[in-house]
Amino acid sequence: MVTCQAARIARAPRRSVRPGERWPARSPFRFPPARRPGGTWAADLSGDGKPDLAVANEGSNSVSVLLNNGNGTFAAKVDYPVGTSPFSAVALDLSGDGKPDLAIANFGSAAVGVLQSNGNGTFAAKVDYPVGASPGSIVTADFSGDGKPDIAVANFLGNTVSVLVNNGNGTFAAKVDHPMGANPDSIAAGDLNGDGKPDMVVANLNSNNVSVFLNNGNGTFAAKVDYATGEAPSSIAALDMNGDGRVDMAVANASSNTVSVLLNVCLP
Ligand SMILES: [Ca+2]
Ligand SMILES: [Ca+2]
Ligand SMILES: [Ca+2]
Ligand SMILES: [Ca+2]
Repeated sequence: MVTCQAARIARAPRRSVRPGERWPARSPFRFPPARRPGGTWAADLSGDGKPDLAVANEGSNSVSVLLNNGNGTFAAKVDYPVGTSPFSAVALDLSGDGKPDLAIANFGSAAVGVLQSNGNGTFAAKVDYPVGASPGSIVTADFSGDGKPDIAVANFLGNTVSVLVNNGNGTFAAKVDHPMGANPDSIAAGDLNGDGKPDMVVANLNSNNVSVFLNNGNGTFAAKVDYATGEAPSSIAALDMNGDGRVDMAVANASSNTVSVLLNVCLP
C-alpha cells in the first residue's frame, strides 16, 4: 500500500499577546457561520448551454432554481421543498442521463436530499437519504469506481463523514459512517495518493486538524490520518498548488485568521 504524508509548509504567524493585552475570550465550542458559501451552485440545469443557479435556502427549507434567460438575467425562481436548514447544494448528473440533478445537505434534518432532473430545468420531488447529525458540507466524486458520482457529507455534530454510494441510477445505498475529529466543517475530494481513486480530506473545526481518508479503491476507506492546522479550520480545498502533479490541501483557519497549506509528499 502506498503511504502518504503531508508537510505543512506555509502559515501566517500567530498573533501574539502584547503586554497588558487580554487574549480574546474564545468559546470552547465553535459553530459554523449561519450563512456560508457553498449554498449556491451554478450549472446548466436546463440543457441550453447557459449556466443556471441552484440556491440552498437555509431559512426556508427549500432550494431555489433560477434558470438563465440566456443573457445573464434569470427567470423567476422555482422553489423545491427540501429538509431542514439546507446548507449546501451540488448540481451534477447523478442518474446518468446527462442532466444535472441536485443534492442538498440538510443540516437540521440529518439527511441528504436528492432531486432528479426532469431534463428541462425542473426537478422531481426530493428523495431523502439519512446521514449523520448536522451535515453541513457536501462533496461528490466517484469513490466506488463505477463511473457514477457518489456523495460524502461532513456531519458537524455527528463527528463523522457519511458516504452514500450511487446505485448507478441516482439512487443511493444506505450511508456508511467514518469517525472524524471534533465538528468536521468542510470536506473535499481529490486523489491524494495518485492511484486514480478519489480520496477525502476533512477540516475538523474544533480539533484544529484535517483528516485524510485514502480510498481503498472501491468506496471504502482506510483509517483517517490527521494533520495539524491553525485554529478552527473551517474550509478546505484539495488541489495541486505547487505543480508537481500531487494534490495538496489548503485550509482556512477561522480563529487564527490563517491559511494552512499542506503539500503532498506522498510516495511516490
Ligand atoms: Ca440526471
Ligand atoms: Ca460511484
Ligand atoms: Ca486515491
Ligand atoms: Ca502538489
